[in-house]
Amino acid sequence: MMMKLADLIEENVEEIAALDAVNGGKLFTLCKAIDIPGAARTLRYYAGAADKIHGTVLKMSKGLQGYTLREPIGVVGSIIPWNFPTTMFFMKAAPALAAGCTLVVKPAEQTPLSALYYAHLAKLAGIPDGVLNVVNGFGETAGAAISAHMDIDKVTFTGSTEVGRKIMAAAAASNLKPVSLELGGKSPLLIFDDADIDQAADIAFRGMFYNKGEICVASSRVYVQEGIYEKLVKKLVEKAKATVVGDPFDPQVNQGPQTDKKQFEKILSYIEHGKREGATLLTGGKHVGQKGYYIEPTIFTDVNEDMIITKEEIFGPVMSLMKFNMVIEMGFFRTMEEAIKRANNTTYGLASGIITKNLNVANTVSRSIRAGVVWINCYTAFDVDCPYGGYKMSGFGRDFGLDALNQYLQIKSVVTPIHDSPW
Ligand code: TXE
Repeated sequence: MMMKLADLIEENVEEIAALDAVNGGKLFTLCKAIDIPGAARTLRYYAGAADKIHGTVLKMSKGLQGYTLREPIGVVGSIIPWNFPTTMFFMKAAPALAAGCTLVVKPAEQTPLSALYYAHLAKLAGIPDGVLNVVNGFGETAGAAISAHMDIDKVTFTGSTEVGRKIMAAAAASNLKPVSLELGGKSPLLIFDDADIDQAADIAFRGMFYNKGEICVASSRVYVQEGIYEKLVKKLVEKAKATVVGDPFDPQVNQGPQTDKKQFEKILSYIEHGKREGATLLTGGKHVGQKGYYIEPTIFTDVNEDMIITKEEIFGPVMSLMKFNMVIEMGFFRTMEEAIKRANNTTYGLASGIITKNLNVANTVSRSIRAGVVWINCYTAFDVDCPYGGYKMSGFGRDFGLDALNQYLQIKSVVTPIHDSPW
């Protein structure tokens, strides 16, 4: 049935991509090329895992033998955000279904449409009634009802830190259901002197401005080693200026509108804050046009880790660029301490990136950064078999990969004596 649902999604790709573009201001062509086919791929990946979930045989002492069963956790509540309505839906639903769970999915109020379409396709795929349920509604009503419900056995959530705390508190106050939380980030990208400047500029720009900056792994803090700093800044500004902002259905457009008025106003107020804090606005910073929630790709320099714009998640097209130096000790031994320390100077820990040709630098930095993923010479390189989730206040639990299945499974131990025993 999951395979069949994947086929149906592919057959209806145009229509679903249009729903996400209309609801979220996402680029239609990218939804069609990436988000929707990605959902089909995610379903197939976990469908392939569904009959390979097994426990282990226990080598017990004291005349006992045993084995473990991995059983579905039960009814899963999935509360998801609006920035990737399709990806988020299946990132949670596919492993939960493969694990044998039933689900109640609450999409974000800004993007309810594709989720309803998926419920319709699930029915056509033969998924029995009651297995994959979609309940649209607002967070403080529908979302809160899920997290406090006594008959929901697990909540998986992606969204803001503030709501993550509420969900955890509601779970604790009700039936102590386990929760997994993905709560955004303020991710560092470190670019070292030996990087190819064009490639580095491409990676940094895409890492930040993809999906109009409404992406939890956005490379919103870019640290550039001083030797290439000036050249890289120039390239990034050129790219920002060349970005076409406008109608998400127009194939010439690179950046659509922010998802809603609340996000639009939040982003503009962070930009004003950055200016007041003394950061230099290198490019962008303004509303585009008279109508709609369009914002220019914005780059700040002369920023430091104490400023609000480098501490808090803006969730819009705003990059902070910083310079770092490599300390050279004894003429040849280089430490990366400054860069690592500054990269880790955040309450978040979702993603990070390094651009360098030096394997020693890449190895050292990747082991020192406290984040759920480190992309080396790439960024936002997601794949369904790569576990994804946060350190620190970016949350806990992993989506994607076979590790995600564990979130929806219980371990039961079954024990029996080998011979007659005193047990
Ligand atoms: O998120 P909310 P919002 C961050 C980003 C953004 C900020 C606010 O910085 O600017 O959060 O966005 C449901 N009980 N991220 O206000 O409110 C809500 O209905 C249960 C990062 O849209 O967290 C929606 O389905 N559920 C992020 C979901 O929570 C509740 C993606 C997310 O909405 C609830 C989105 C409640 N009391 C925002 N209140 C990421 N990690 O990628 C709301 N919800």
